[in-house]
Amino acid sequence: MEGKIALEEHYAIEDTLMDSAGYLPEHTWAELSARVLDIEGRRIEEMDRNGVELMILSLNAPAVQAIPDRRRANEVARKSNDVLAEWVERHPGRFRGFAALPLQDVDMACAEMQRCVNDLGFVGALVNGFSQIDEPDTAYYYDLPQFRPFWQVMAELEVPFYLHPRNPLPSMAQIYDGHPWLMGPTWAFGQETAVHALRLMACGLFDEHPDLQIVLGHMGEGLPFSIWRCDNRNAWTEAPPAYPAKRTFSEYLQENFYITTSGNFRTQALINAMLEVGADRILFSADWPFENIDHAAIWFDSCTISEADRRKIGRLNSLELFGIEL
Ligand code: GRE
Ligand code: ZN
Repeated sequence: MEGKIALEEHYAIEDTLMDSAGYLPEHTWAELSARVLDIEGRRIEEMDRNGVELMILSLNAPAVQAIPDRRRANEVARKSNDVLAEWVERHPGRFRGFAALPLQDVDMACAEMQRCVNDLGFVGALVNGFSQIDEPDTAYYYDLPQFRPFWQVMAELEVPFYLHPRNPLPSMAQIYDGHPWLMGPTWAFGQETAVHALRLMACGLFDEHPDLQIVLGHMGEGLPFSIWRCDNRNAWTEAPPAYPAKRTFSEYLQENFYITTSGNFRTQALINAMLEVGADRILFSADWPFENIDHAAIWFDSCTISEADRRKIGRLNSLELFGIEL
């Protein structure tokens, strides 16, 4: 399919490059670091070869979220957003931008988000899970009450928030002790991000902001498969959900979330997601440079869905969600 749009596609600046080290085997670092630093060379060639017209670019992970010092977090976010804005300006037909945000400080995050949308023309934010704030060994999730003013700004700006994975901190990852191979994209990323998304649903955020839209990668981080059980466990007890939110998890998943195909090129998983949230809420993505664009595109272009759904997922849903005109 020509004209695809992909939106979990990362770049790095020198300040954040080393955040991408250590996930993949050592011998791949030369290749990975070259991929993530490149913007208009190999990346655009890969896009052209695989029918990707536009990438919405975001900073690598965990980057800003892992900088406990709030002024430094703000500095790195602003710097990376400025760099990205220049690339988008140079290639308006090929790139758009997601803001990196210093959620270590809600006022700074709000100001940067407003700047990114109003001044730089970005189409949303991409944030790498919880933020470490002041002390390295801390994890603040965005359902916490202090983040409500930030969500108010997101709702006013009417742009989506991409909740991207990061690993749990060592002090919070006992379940993985002795099993480091389960960290990262194998399992820990998805577990961490799915729980974060469930926390956002359960806290009542979407009752306060019914139009707020969160994007999840990796075919929804396991949630489409599990959401029925989240709502219906022990149904014979007829116990109402014991959380502050007013509605079921499924309803929020269907009305406040979009799901991308990043890093999960599996038709069975796609069909499951389509059956839970509908083809209107699924968006093609690759997860470059951590996944290959050809692996994503060859699978997606031939997977067994209708051509109408392929057009929606590959392109039309993203044009509409992000208000993009090409
Ligand atoms: C990602 O951005 O999805 C990612 C990383 C690091 C390793 C693998 C991966 O940030 O998919
Ligand atoms: Zn990613």
